[in-house]
Amino acid sequence: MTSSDLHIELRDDVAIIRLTRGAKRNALSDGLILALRDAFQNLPASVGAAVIDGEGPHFCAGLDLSELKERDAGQGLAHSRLWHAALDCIEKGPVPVIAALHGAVVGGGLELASACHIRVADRSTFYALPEGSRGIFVGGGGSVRIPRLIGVARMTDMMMTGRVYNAEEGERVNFAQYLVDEGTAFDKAFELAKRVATNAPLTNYALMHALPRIAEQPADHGFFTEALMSGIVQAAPEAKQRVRDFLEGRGAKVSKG
Ligand code: 1HE
Repeated sequence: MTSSDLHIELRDDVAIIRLTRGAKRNALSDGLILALRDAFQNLPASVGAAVIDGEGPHFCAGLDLSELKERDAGQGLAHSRLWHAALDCIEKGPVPVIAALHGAVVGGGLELASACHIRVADRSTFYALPEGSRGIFVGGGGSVRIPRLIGVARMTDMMMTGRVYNAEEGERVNFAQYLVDEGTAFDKAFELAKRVATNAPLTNYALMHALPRIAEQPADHGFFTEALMSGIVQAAPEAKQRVRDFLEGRGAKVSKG
């Protein structure tokens, strides 16, 4: 499924995936959700990281409410599962994904941002879950992913009271890992993506696929899964080369930021 509302560009080993439905505040129609799914399922093997951003004054206004027609319970369930499948292609896809946020990051837009691995927000960003006041519930994985970021109590408050977090508050409560000047979120996200793409692929794989699972396991299982993943990652020839580079004075030292 392709969509004129999604633009995909490759810059060296970074894929830039842009929502280009600015006139409708990048509201996520079914077509756009399917296009996102297809984009992440079909990234070329040369891509090492991706950036998602949105055209116009807002990152994303969430579900396209004009498509929220009368669905029966079964159709509603299937629609939610469609979002789950698409956003899973981002969270559990082939490469780390960095969201460049500005303006509204609301409803399904916040669910999309939450499926990414790193979020960079500029100072115009605001976060809300208007589902609460529209008489609906999150359906794009938000009830799983958003509490992982901010906790159940804050999400409950946002949905019950319509509370909106501004960019500074959003960084404080852990929506975004980076807060940058207005208009610079894409540049920062791209810079981070280029850096992330230089990591050993197995390290990125472990961070995307093992770490979130370990975090949800009982400690004893987590320690064991960690040991398995650690053994696999360090056995890769690339890991051995990187360690050798450091020991022989070629690898970068860690320095103060
Ligand atoms: C839309 C949508 C949309 C804008 N679906 N068309 N999401 C919401 O409840 C958020 C609804 N949107 C807003 O609160 C505001 O539009 C914004 C704060 C995001 C932006 O405000 P503003 O003043 O810049 O734009 P606007 O004038 O409100 O909207 C511009 C156009 O985009 C306008 O259409 P036009 O034909 O009159 O120009 C709007 O109707 C349209 N538009 N947002 C459809 N969301 C998997 S479940 C997820 C559940 C949810 O995400 S529920 C939350 C939905």
